[in-house]
Amino acid sequence: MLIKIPKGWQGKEWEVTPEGIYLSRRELVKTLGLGGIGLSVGCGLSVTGGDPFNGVEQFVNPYDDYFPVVRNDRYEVNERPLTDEIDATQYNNFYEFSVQKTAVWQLVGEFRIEPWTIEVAGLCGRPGTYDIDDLLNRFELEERIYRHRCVETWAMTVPWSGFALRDLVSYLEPSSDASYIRFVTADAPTQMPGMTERPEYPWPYYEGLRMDEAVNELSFMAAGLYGRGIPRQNGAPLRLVVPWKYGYKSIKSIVRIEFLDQEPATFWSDLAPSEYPFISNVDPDVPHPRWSQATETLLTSREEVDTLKYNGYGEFVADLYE
Ligand SMILES: Nc1nc2c(c(=O)[nH]1)N[C@H]1C(S)=C(S)[C@@H](COP(=O)(O)O)O[C@H]1N2
Ligand SMILES: [Mo]
Repeated sequence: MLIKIPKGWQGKEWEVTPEGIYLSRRELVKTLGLGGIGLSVGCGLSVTGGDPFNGVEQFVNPYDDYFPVVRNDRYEVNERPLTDEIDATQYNNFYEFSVQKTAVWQLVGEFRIEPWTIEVAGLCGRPGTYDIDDLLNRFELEERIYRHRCVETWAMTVPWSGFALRDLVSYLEPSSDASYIRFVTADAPTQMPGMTERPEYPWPYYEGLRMDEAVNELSFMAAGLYGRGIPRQNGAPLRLVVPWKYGYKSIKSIVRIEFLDQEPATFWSDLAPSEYPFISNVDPDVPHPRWSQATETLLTSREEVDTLKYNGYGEFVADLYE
């Protein structure tokens, strides 16, 4: 397998903000101690010194057996191609590991995703501790192809597998005064090197939705990607996917869910409230304070295309905001 560092992306907003530092391919190789470029595994190329892939290559996802699942064609994306799997799984935002997108997948080697439980608390009839397998067995699993739009103007189109968030919400029996749902990511600094690198950030990562957004049919809990268990760099074993909102709302590696009667703070709104508000719907007409949101660049093809209001999902969600 080649280590692929996208070339020619320097100078794009997402490489310089908010604090991301773009490392050249040579610097990355040096940083990770790989000692060469174009390393491959299992085809006779010699690699000196230990495990150059930090355990990534040997990793067997314990949740692979749940997938593939049947695709739900209601959520097709026709106007743009599917992103290559290698791009979606090697170009990530997951600050717990690194602020450098092409490094994340190479830093997840210590991250343990089995066993995994999710704590449910707050205003609901079924608080408690849920094993990930309980959830994956309880709800109907399906595949959905969704657009994903990062606030930094890169975008992808990928097949997620999982279950509708509304199924989980209705199972947990929120009380009538539960108007918001809050999610929290794993807090594992010994397994997530980016957390200690950035002690000033308000870890662990936290996000939230209004309850009417959470029970919208689009809100999805993904445990799979491209027909397999979701890779750790993409938020294993369970992440939120809310495709009409900027990517940072789609919180990864969830360990806690709370039902609340007040709007919760979010990681990014606490860091920069004027730049990352709670709602954060994709909107080409509302520029980020530091850059335009009118267009976006597709991973894989590098094509620059017009950004769509609600990321193209207005027919499903526009009435939530009237
Ligand atoms: N816990 C956590 N969740 C997160 C992030 C993060 O840094 N930590 N980054 C967000 C951002 S900014 C984006 S664009 C998406 C990226 O998902 P992907 O790497 O699977 O493409 O994850 C979101 N979820
Ligand atoms: Mo993002």
